[in-house]
Amino acid sequence: MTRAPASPSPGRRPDPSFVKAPLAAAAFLAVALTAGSGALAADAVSPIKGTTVDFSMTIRTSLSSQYDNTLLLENNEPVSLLLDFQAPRLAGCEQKLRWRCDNGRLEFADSELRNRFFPPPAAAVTAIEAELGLFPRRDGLTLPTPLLTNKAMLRVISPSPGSLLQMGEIDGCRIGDFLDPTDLGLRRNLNLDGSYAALHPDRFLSPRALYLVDDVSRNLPISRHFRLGDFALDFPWFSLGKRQYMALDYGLVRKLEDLVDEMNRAGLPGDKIRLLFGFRSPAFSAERNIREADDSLQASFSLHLYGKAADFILDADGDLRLDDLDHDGQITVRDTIPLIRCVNNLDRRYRAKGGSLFGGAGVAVRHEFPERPVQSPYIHVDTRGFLDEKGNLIRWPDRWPGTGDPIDWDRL
Ligand SMILES: [Ca+2]
Repeated sequence: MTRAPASPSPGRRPDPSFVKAPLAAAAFLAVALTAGSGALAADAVSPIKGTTVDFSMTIRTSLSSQYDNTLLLENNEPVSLLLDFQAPRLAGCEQKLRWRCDNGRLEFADSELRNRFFPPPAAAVTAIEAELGLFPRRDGLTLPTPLLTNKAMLRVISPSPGSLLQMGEIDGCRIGDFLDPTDLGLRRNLNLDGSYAALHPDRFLSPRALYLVDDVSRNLPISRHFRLGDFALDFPWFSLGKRQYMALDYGLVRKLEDLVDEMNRAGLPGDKIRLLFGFRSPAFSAERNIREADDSLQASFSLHLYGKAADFILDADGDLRLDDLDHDGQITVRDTIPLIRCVNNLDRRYRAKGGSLFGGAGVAVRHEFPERPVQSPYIHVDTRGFLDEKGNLIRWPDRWPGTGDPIDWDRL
């Protein structure tokens, strides 16, 4: 489909290229109609008598989580839709519009450029379609076969409410239990007082939305560089099964896209970002802790549980390892330094603008992810939105692994 202009176009003056000769176009189309070709190929720009017909249509929302023709909803609230189109004005034609959806419901069935979509109560991918037809009129009657038709489609990824997670399971998928950091008994038992979870409990609450990642939704692009499945615990080398549920804060996706831009500006191959870990379920983290005999309880409130953290590498050569970004011939944790600078720049900019996407960052020598064929140093970013007790961005570790030299995070 032709990409529609950035601003809504209904009511604006049509492009002169196709209003020049409406009669010629109508005559041409009438011939096509009698020849039995009811709908011309109007999905793109079609040549008509030496001019062109631009018939582009897009369904738009005001939500920033819309990318191209895919929309990721943060909850199950209704969402307003606007059909943005540029259609030829053909003399003697009537315009008819029909909306459809294969899940949930739409408020207006026909003829309105605006509509409201009510998502289904449980996680789904819904195809919403708006079909516009231009129907010829003759002798005061509208003929049944359109001269031109076109469709716009929006795929909506809507979540299940977090309340459907019961006893650690949702829809037959095991996720485990999210601990409540406001539970005083729990705080006492886990010795959480003074921890970030206790100081900022609003950032560590059970997710309000859980997305289903399956064969339908996995490959849907949700931003320029990421598909929904990139954030799931599901890799070619580590599959938890075809279906799973995950939390995802779209703010994290926006931050990673900002980071790609920042890396590109720094001369790094930002487009080659590869996520090692996005969402990690409480069940997965608990199982890991037991296996690794980690009793730190840190993982009980990792930002990964809430879809607000990502571990990533830059991997331009596709060897599944961080690239040798400092060009010393070795792949070490210090190859994360150019990435840390980008994260620092970005977090400082968010803070300067009063944004909420700033967060923690850390580096590690190995991802300890045995199912992955090779180990790699990596970098963690998140969108926690709070600072440490001294008012600094939270960064770790304090010293470089191996040499033990202190890391001056502000001056890297
Ligand atoms: Ca290196």
